[in-house]
Order: sequence, then C-alpha cells, then structure tokens
Amino acid sequence: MNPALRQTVCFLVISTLLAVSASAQLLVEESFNYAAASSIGSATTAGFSGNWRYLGTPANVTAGSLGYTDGNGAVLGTSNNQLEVGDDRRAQASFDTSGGGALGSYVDGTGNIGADNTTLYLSILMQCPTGTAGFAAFELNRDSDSDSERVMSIDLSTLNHGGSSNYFFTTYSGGFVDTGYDLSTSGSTTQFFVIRFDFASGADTFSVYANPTLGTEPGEPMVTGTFSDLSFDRIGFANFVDPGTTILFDELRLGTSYAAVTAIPEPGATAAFAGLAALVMGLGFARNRKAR
Ligand SMILES: [Ca+2]
Ligand SMILES: [Ca+2]
Repeated sequence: MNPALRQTVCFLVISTLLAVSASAQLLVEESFNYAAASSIGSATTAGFSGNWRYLGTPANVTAGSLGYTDGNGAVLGTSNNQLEVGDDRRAQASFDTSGGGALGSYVDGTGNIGADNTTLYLSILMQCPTGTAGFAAFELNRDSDSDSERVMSIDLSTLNHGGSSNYFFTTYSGGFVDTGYDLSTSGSTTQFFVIRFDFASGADTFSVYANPTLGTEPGEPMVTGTFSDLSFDRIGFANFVDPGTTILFDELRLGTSYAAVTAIPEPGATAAFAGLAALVMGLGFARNRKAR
C-alpha cells in the first residue's frame, strides 16, 4: 500500500471509532440479567446503588426478553430476561448518583439526575397481557420511594385517565396526578417508549415517543410539554388497583442520545472496525503480491 493510501485508511479507522464512541453513549442498561425466579432478589446492576426494594411481594423475573421491531423492520437489541409485576406490588431501585457514576454528569446540586442544560434519553419496553390495568406503571421518583415524591410515570390506568385503556405519560405533584398526556397507543402487545428530558434552570421539558423508529430521533414526538421539575433519582415498576393483571417491563436504557437508547445490534463499532481492518489487510496483500 502506498503511504498516502495507508494514511487515508488509518484516518478512516480512527475517525470511525471516534464517531461511534461519540454518538452512542449508553450510560445505564437494565436488561434484567437475573435468574428467572419468583423474586428479582436484592442486588441491583451497574448504574444503580443499594438493593432492590419492594412494596408488597417481590416482582418476578421471567425467562426471555420483550422485543420490538420498528416500522422499517429494524429490531431493538435485547438481552437476558424480563421483569413481571403482579398486582399489588412495586419494585424500586435507586440510581448511582455519585459524581463518578455513569450518570455523574447529570447530577444536580441536590443529588438528583437533572442538572441544568443537559439532555438525557430514557427508553423502556412494557407489555400488559390483559391490555388494560387499574394502575400499572413505570415510574420515576425523587428523594423518596413514596407516592408523594413521584415525578412521572408511563402507565396504563383506567383509574387515573377516565377509564381510558391507552398508555399515558403522567406527571405528579404531591402524590396526585398533575397532568396525563395520551400516548395514543393501547393493547396487549409490547410497547416501546422513549423519553427525552431537556433539563433547564427553570421548568424542564419532556418529549415522549411511542413505538418510534429506531436509531434516528423522529421529527415530532407523540407528546411534549414542560413540568416544574423532572429531576429524579430512582425508578419504580408498579401494579396496583386491578387484581388479576400483570405487567412486564424490559430493557430500560439511559443514554446521551436517541441512538444510544434505541440500539440496533448490527454492524456497529466492531463490524465497522473489522471491515476497515480487512480493507487494510487486503490492500497490504495486494501490494505484497505486486512487489514479488
Ligand atoms: Ca431483557
Ligand atoms: Ca429544572
């Protein structure tokens, strides 16, 4: 290979690796890498601190992952198992909010995730096999596990939304529903939601995507709005009110970009590197043959 070409190829390899690392910063991933059992157990995974906590009976871990394929046929990356929350229980876990933790650059002055002038993306898979529920929700809380400190949820709640069987993005104040935003999707199949948080010095902005395309942020979210303070430090997986229902959760992701939390397990960094490495080797081989 002539030196100029070799330089070009090296530049391509390095710039590709840099571009990949800059664009896809997945910070926390909860894929439920726990054994299928009647209890999720106590130990949390990377990105969290402390143990899982329960209101009522512990949530189950069931074998296999929920799955999602977008309108273009792209398949969301999944791994390990999933969480099943039966009626009358809630599992909660706190994020690692230390300065050196995965979410360290998002931690504000009060130890919550929501530093001014930062943008954070969160994605979650949910499925309610019965299609409706009195109250079944993925929740974010701040400072306490109690309902009074709940910030928001993505939920199915005939109780809170006038009997609607649609999924809603709901904000809370002092333990009560502040506003419910209709996500215009329902049913017993798996749902994929992405929330974009734009944290500001005053009210924070949320944008929620329901069953969107993977990889590239759509131009228009399903719902968007502002709320006084969307900062949080813990998650909850809850199911109350409606005996006989269960709700499944999987693949919670927090990241710096839309692409990071809507991962498609294809070419990616490894394959791009392998392709360029093959090119380098191929060119080197061609040069050696020529030199003979
Ligand atoms: Ca999983
Ligand atoms: Ca704020």
